[in-house]
Amino acid sequence: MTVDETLDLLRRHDGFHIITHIRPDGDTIGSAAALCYALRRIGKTAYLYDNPQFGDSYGWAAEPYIAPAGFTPGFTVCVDMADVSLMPEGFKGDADLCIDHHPSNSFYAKNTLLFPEKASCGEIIMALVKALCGLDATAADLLYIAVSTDTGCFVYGNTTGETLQAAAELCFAGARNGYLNKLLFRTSSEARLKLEAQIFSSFRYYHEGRTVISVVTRAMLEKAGAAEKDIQDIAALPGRLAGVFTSVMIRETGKGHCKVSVRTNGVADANKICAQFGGGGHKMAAGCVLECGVGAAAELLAASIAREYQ
Ligand SMILES: [Mn+2]
Repeated sequence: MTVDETLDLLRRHDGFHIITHIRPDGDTIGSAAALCYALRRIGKTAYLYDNPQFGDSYGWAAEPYIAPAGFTPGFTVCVDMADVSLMPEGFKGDADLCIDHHPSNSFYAKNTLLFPEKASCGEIIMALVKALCGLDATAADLLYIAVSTDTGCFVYGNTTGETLQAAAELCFAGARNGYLNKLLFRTSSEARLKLEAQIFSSFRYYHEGRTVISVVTRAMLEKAGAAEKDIQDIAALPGRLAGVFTSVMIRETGKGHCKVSVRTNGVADANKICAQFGGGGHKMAAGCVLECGVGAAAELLAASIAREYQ
């Protein structure tokens, strides 16, 4: 669909139920809340599905828009959701419209507005909001949450001139970028910082320092008092070490059960490394699951990565 066809669809319907994906991030929440706000501003009834995982992060942004019990949806919109398998816990229903930026989108909805070259879904929603009611400070704040979180505060490789232009427009419209940057990117829970301290002291070095392997055990989580919300993006931590080509984060998810995340600078192929263990992903970031303890997992990964350097 085009933006104009999507606008037409939104203007013709009412009773909007907006769905965020499982393990909701800033993009899905900021996008959903901004769309909901804009639809309300043009006189529509619009609510967000009460995703049971809102509490983990950014939930405060969704709060004012959550549907009350007994709300009967007239039109369902999924935002930032590539596939039905990402529907939030407890949601039952079909998607009338999907607004997304994932190249992997499976076209599960009756209508799809897809811009796979966009860094965030927020930038697509921004175009809709501008056409529906114009940007104001409230919408700008919500869209800034979406755009900034999917780009790691404009740090990731997906950040383009267009992304920065969108962010600038949001700032001109009143987005509190300084306040939000501090809140979203420069503030951590005590449990998170205590866990990071343990992670940084758990590094194991291989291949003359080109490989670093880090572990997070259940005992470490307990010691730090860390919950699910405190362990987001931990896979990126070991790769911050200077001189590292390949970094691995091994998380103990149960007894004899590990979740592995591999990041590379492009010299070694993370997808190839993880494929050997039944996983996969991209050349610079991939994952797999191993049925063994963290120590054995580290040795298996180190041996597999060594072959990549040969
Ligand atoms: Mn996204």
